[in-house]
Amino acid sequence: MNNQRNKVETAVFQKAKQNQHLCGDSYFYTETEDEYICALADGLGSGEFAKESSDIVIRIIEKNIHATVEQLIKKCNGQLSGKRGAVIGILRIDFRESRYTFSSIGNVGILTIFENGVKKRNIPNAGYLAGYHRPFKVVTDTLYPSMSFILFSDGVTDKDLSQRFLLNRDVNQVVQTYANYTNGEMREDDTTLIAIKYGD
Ligand SMILES: [Mn+2]
Repeated sequence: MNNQRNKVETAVFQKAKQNQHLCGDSYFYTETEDEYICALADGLGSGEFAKESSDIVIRIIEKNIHATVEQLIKKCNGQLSGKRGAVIGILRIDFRESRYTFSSIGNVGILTIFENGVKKRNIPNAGYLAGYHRPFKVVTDTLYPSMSFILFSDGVTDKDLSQRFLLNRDVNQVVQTYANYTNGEMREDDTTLIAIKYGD
């Protein structure tokens, strides 16, 4: 899945864990004139209830794309009271301010990739969303031309993240190479890898 006419290009790899037909990971991304937002949620547990929680979170983000990352996380948390719960990562790019902002709660990771190929892995906030208030950190930084980002769920391993092909600026190639590389492997967890490219 991708959209080439925008400022940001996105490609997604997703696979359900071993013998499951339902993937508990959900994602959403969109771009407006002023901003880009991408969210990845991983529902706790597996199957139907995991899917329910990750879907709730993603629907909230779809309906509130202009809200800040902090507001979105608070809103999502509030709606998960009494549900299984979910972990989440949200990346938002503000084109006018040339800033990007992200936060992740639990095991959804974000890699920032700079033009010179330097990768920076964000340390997520501990815990998960299940209706309880907990403080969390939101990171905001300067958006440089030709930055890339990788958003990933915990089916993606540390070994996967060390692969050189993640630095490729062609997001479709990143996803295709990842698909070939993991082909035939049975993963213990649902796997979602979202490759995001800003600029040319
Ligand atoms: Mn998972």
